[in-house]
Amino acid sequence: MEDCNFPQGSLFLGFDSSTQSLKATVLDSNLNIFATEIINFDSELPHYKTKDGVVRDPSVNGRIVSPTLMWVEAFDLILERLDKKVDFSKIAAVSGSGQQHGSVYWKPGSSAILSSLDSKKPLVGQFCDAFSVSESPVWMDSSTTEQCKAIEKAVGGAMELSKLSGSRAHERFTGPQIRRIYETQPEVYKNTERISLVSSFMASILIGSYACIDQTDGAGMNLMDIKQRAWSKTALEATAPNLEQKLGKLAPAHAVAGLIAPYFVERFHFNKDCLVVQWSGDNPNSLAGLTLNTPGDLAISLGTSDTVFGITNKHQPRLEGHVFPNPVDTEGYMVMLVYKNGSLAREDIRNRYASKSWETFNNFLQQTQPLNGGKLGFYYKDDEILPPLPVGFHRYILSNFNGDTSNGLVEEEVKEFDAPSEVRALIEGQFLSMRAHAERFGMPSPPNRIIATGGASANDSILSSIASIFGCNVYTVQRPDSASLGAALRAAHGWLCNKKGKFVPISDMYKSKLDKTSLGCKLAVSAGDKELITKYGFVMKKRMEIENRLAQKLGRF
Ligand code: ADP
Ligand code: XUL
Repeated sequence: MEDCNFPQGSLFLGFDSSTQSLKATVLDSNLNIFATEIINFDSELPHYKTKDGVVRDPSVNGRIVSPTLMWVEAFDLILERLDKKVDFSKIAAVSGSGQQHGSVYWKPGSSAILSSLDSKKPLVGQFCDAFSVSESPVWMDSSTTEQCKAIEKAVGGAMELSKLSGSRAHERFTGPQIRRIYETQPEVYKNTERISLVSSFMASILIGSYACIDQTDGAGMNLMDIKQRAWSKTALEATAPNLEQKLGKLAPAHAVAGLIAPYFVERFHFNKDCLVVQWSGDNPNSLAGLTLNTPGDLAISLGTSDTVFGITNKHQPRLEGHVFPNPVDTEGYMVMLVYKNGSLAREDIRNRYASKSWETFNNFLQQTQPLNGGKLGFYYKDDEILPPLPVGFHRYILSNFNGDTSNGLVEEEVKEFDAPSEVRALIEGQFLSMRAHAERFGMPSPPNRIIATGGASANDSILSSIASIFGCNVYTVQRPDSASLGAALRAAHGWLCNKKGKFVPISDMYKSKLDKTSLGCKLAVSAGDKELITKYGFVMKKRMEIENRLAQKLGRF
């Protein structure tokens, strides 16, 4: 194992430029949290008139943007605030996280603005004339349905694009956003020298020149060849002309983007040798912040929506979910599944059947048997992403289920179960779906371990069901903000790789440092018994058959 010591007193800074706020986490040389800061866009920068960090265009269906300058001004503000808490001269490296998919359009000549910033003035006023598009399309934008269809058609279909780029075309992805600007404002597209992602945009300001797009966030554009980690000529041509030169080069997420620009040395007294490590997307940074590092590691985030992501050596292209290059290694992949019906669906069933109480909900889970006597439920309180099904509840009982096989099982549709069975059907359904889709994407079964996070990870009964269904240990971590924390950890990792002159496995850094801090994860529940896991496998297979049928009958795509 590599020696992973950092100079005494050194600090590592990570930002997260998210939809609603700009956050920062500072770590000390033992990787303990030293300081945090947050700027909320709506309340602290009200002159941009955003709601939840974005502007919804009433005149164009689905167009959702954020003023690019707002992100610059937030940078001014957060640095001024951090200056009161942190001695910037001690920061050895800085990195960051950006909401995935959002794009920034630079006018010709903006590289000169970046390289000649006046340290006597705030940043914001110096970027007033830097952008050819003043409002950046963000991940919530869904105005690009036509562009998605056209791009998929041009590359030979949705599955071909998924094989090539790791995802089929999605409205929020950057390639379709770029194509829409090219189609609707060709002059603006022509008058764009460079296109950045939110992540590489913020890195560009820090290094005082255009930063590369990192390979992981680059995979959220429908433009990159996922296996080669290089721009795909086919996808570029399907999107817009002369695009490669506007995108610049790709770089690995652990690479150094550059030294911090003189502006920050003069204005905030950063050390001139402070490294800026490539910024990446928020989900890849969360993967780092949750300390996933080995193939087979899986994280389940149980927040408003549920997100599942993991590391795998091989991946199988699918139409649902996403594959990105592994953000903390030079090899392998990060797979990601996003469910809209997470905590809000759990709350809904709790309110309908468990007297609005988590305690009753948990008692119901404890008093019902695993496998629920063959009762299966699909609960979509909102239109679901995975599978793409509309609002609706569907319930079935497997009449001849004895847990020994998935063959020949017959299901009968029913209107409702008894209240305890409703609760178990919801929980088993949510996690069987996650297990099935994660396996379909190439995640090993059982996973190496699961790290659970987000609001519902406080619920031990839910964690026990996860351990029984997936068949592995479940750990929990306490995290104020896993994306900016992940960025600070990646800053430290990038610094280490740079110092050693080679790639150092991030697991070495975690092992030597993190287990001693409060950031290490804690075992919550041990793996369930093997026989039960096999039986869950049979139910899962049957469930997927029913899910596929529902998707064919009612699916939104
Ligand atoms: P987000 O960051 O996505 O806004 P959080 O990760 O804070 O959300 O999770 C909030 C959710 O956590 C709430 O909607 C609530 O349903 C859920 N939650 C909180 N406590 C429990 C509990 N004991 N059992 C199950 N769910 C819980
Ligand atoms: C991921 C996605 C969101 C944004 C949120 O594909 O669109 O999770 O990254 O910032």
